[in-house]
Amino acid sequence: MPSTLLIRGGTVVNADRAERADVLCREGRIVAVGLDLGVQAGAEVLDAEGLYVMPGGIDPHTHMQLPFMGTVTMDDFYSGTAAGLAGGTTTIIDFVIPDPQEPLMDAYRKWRGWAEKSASDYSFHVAVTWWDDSVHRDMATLVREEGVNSFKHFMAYKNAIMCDDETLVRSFRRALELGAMPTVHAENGELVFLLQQEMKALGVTGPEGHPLSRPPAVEAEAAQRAIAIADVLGVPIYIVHVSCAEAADAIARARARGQRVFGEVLAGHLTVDDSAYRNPDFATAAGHVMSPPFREKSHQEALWRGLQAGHLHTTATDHCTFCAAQKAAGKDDFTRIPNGCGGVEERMMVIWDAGVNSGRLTPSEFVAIASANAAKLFNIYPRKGCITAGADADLVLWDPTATRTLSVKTQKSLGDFNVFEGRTVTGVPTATISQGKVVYLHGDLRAERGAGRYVQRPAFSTHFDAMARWSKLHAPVAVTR
Ligand code: URQ
Ligand code: ZN
Ligand code: ZN
Repeated sequence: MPSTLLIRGGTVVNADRAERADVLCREGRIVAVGLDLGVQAGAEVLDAEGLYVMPGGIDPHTHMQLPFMGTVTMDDFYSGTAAGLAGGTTTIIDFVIPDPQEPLMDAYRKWRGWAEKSASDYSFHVAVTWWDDSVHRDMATLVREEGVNSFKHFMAYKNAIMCDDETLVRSFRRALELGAMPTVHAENGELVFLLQQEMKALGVTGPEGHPLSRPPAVEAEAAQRAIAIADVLGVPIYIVHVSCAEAADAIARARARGQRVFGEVLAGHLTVDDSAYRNPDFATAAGHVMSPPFREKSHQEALWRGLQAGHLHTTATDHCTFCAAQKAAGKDDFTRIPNGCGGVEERMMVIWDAGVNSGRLTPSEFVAIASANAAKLFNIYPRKGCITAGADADLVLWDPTATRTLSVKTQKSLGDFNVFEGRTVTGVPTATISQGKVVYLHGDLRAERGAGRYVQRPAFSTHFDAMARWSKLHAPVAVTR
């Protein structure tokens, strides 16, 4: 396989600009970007005439091979990353989710073993699902020795992996000390639990009970609580899968006050609404059960405007695939339907089609939300998320005129459901390059098991130290009557 690749004649699109340029890659890195770079002997040449050449997509929220709700997702780290490559995504940030009382380092090592089979580069957020001195200690080890710079907190999933406020406060403060970003799944798990019991007491056992037990207010409360805790502690906060206008507004208000709050939006929440939950076909309704749930359509406008306004920063999928047989565990009790949907392959196409073709986003703004912003927020920019000399040769060639109809029949994911079923998009990847190798070309997927590398993400320590000093200087002044 030649280690030199020339991508010729395309329009290179980065988050800050677009320009006609060739891209020369050697030994897995980009070595030059410019006009008429010339073909070197033995180089592989990709013709990008009429195509956009963009940084490979970064999906900052996936769950490959996740043990959850009594089962394990259909996609493992190979099939899931291979599906991502077929859709132009070249890096995923997945999650290590320790069981309560499970040492963080044990869980981390377990997930690192599972991820060895990945076909693309990958990294991990580590979830803090419980607290004692060992968690305090392991967080430091993960930051200082393993290149973890983000810690996840589930405010939902009571009696499982939910964090109480004490854990949130202790862990957020520890993240600040270490220069790491706390992130949250923002739903009030106590309210969800109560509403679930009330639904079942009313005899609502089908999938329609899922969104009824997780209304937007339940997400907004948790988002506001996480934002307030972060504000008092002076630590940045990243809110995953923001799904509703109320949570997006909470982020916008905090940012308007100068607080460092960042938001993530899923391709699904931007384009799929809650009507599926009322479908009499159980498999269809249950296939859409994820948390937060798909919302009433009007919320999508608020999410798109959040991306356009810069209050929301990244797009992801929360790829967490369960098949119909697994979802059937909740046939008679919706609270037992494994939560999760797919999307890692479709994300960039769905967002390009609904975002760029509609005029909401420019191609550069698309690159920002599909790749560059995630790289910046998790401190791997410009190694990832940018086409520039020295960066990893992770790229996608994008044909803005080609169309594709998304379907479970053609998806690479091992799931048996597709929330984007039947959607015809305009704007699709024609080639994906990972570490300088062409791994996807015109429908031919050449994902290599185990080719992916674990990506270390350095702490933000210098940056956060300054911020910690700032927050002490500007601590709320005690009001003396
Ligand atoms: O909550 C998450 O992010 C994981 C457990 C995936 N499932 C989901 O419904 N979002
Ligand atoms: Zn979540
Ligand atoms: Zn998730």
